[in-house]
Amino acid sequence: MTPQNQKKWWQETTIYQIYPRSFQDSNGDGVGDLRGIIQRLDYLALLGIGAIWLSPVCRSPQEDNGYDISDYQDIDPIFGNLSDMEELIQEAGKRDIIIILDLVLNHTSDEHFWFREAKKSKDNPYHDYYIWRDGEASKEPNDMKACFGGSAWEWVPELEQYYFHQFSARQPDLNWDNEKVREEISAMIRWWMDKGIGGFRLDVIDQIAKRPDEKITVNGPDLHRYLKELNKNTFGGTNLVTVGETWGATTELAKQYSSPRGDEFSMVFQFEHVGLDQDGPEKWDLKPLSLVELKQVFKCWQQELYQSGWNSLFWNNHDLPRIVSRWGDDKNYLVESAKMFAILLYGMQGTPFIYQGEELGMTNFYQENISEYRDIETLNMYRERLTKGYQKDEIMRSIHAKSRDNARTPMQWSSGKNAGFTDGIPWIMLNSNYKTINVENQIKDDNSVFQCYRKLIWFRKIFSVFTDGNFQILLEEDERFFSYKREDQKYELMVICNFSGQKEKFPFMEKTENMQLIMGNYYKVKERNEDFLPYEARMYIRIK
Ligand code: TEU
Repeated sequence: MTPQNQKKWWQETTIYQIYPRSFQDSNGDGVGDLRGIIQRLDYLALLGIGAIWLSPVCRSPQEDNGYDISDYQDIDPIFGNLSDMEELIQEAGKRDIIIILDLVLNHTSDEHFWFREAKKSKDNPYHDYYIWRDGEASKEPNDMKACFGGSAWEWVPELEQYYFHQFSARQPDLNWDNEKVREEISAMIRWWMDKGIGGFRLDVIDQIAKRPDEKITVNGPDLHRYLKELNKNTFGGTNLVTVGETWGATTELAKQYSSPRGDEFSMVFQFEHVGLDQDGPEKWDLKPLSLVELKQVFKCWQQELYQSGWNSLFWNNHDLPRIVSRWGDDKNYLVESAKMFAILLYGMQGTPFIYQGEELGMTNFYQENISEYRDIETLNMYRERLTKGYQKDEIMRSIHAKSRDNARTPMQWSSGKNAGFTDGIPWIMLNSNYKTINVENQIKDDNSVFQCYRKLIWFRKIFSVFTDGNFQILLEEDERFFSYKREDQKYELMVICNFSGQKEKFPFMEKTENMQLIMGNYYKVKERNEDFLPYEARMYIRIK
């Protein structure tokens, strides 16, 4: 084997995403913090994960919960300070867990020193760190829209110029065409590497090379040149793990990002499966999921990246609704469907990412009153659609299905006060089901969703077929079953999931002959029984 083909540590591990403000509060201010995470490291070690991706904890006015950074080299006081961060890196390290920092490099906060300087005058040395266009008030350079609503151009009267922002007006886009910006960013990343950070998640990284005059946001012409340069000047050649967030990735692009050459990233997040229940240009416009389409998407990514790239595997993150509520049944088959999604995904090739609470089967948050929501994207959409004449009921239906706050309610540790998340007043309401869905209950229950995730994480470390096996889908056109087979030199693996809320017969039971059932989500199942209960999932293996 050439060194390029050797297995990397991050191909056998599972990564856990923490949304710090909702994980564990240690000082009673209602917001989670770094010391809270340190208190919970033993829980994460018990689960068996090898890395924690921390959503941003750098200094920030929190307009977009930390995705608006005002100082990349300091910790926001709501989360603690730099020495807490150093202690977290050390304490996690003692448990063989590394810390992945979330780098928001497409934009900064409008309170960042660079932007405060940039706004002072056109000849300020920092002016060109951002993207400016001359113009007149109320006559934007073009009609580009920002992700969180409104125009992508913001007028600064003192300069008689507009600046460009793909997200909120308080998140001005950085000008990556300026070499100085790229140099400062590399130096900042090296500074974090010296502190012992074990990897990076790069926020909307495929949007950095934008060309606003040509209305190009993702996949700009210089993107891969900038990424290769960044890699070379920072994490390239190290054993750090890196994952780019790329909403615009195709399989071809993903192979380039995650090539075994290692000259860009370890892997990327792609979102093709995430868009399957969207009807039209906005995620708020809903349609039911088609299982056949879901199978096509996974088949394509599994097969295309096989031996020429590396997948990330995820259902959830801090921007997405909870999978068990989204495509499972959180009322009648909560435990069964939560486990089914885990078994289905964790049998595939790639590095799995668990989003906090997913390992418990945490659900969406259904609130009737908009005042319970906190997310800037949700609140802006609510106002925008009301003005456009949408009915309140219809807007709330979209929010219940897709609001980012579904993922952001506090972690459910126990059935005690505020689920053990805080002694104070939580910054966002808890999900009322914490009395039953919580860590305390699940760690002592052998049949819990938590134990299912734990077992899957462990399987992935011991059976090579999880990392090396090829991928073959069965029953592609079937509307009830998602089933696939994988094979490497040592093993054969087969996964069968009944996606329907009814009992169904699996027509290819003979394919499991000589295989052993190693995982399932129902009890007392006969190994060869062809009847699958609602949301039943099974995993079989054979040693060759
Ligand atoms: O998200 C990228 C992004 O495009 C989101 O706006 C996404 O479209 C939306 O959340 C789907 O509902 C990243 C971060 O993950 C997100 O939390 C930030 O708000 C955003 O970048 C800006 O930094």
